[in-house]
Amino acid sequence: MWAELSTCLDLDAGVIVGAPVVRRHLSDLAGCFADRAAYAALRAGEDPLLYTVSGVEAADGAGDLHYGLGVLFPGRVGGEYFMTKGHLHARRDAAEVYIGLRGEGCMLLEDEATGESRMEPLGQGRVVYVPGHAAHRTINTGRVPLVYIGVYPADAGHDYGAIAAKNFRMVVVERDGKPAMVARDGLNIQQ
Ligand code: S6P
Ligand code: ZN
Repeated sequence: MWAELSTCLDLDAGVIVGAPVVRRHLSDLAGCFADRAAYAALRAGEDPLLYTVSGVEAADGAGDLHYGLGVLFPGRVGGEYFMTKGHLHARRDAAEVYIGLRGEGCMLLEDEATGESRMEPLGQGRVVYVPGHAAHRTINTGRVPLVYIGVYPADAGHDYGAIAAKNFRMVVVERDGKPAMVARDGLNIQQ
């Protein structure tokens, strides 16, 4: 007997109707942003909500899929745009597809073995394929909430620790009014 097979997106509310919602605030992203002073200054305020994820994890068999609706709010910490924590999948070879529904943004991808990094556009009408073994982080480079869906194998799992320990090698910052991917090491700030 199949479980419920369809759901309804409420894009204005930013949820999948009836699905549980995870909320991530600035305090949940300690150590993620390069500019520590800018992070501390913003943390001294009200601990803003950075993003929410509404997830459907109904089927858990081999070959099943999970999916989630993400809403990432606009803003910056120093020059760096608001972003998700970022993770590798616990099952490293599990890939994922991201589908942009609203707003403007990108995904930062980093191959775990080689460090190869890519900034791929993710906004309304864009789709990003996240290969296995790639750490991935979503970034809002616009002025309105970035709304997207991620679809991934049910057994992918999330490994936040591996990427948190060394962080992504690249950061996405605003340069001349546009998003640019630059090396974290090359930033001229106290990290
Ligand atoms: C899950 C998928 C997304 C993220 C979401 C939040 O594999 O990649 O649903 O969970 O974008 O990001 P994070 O890094 O906090 O899980
Ligand atoms: Zn993922």
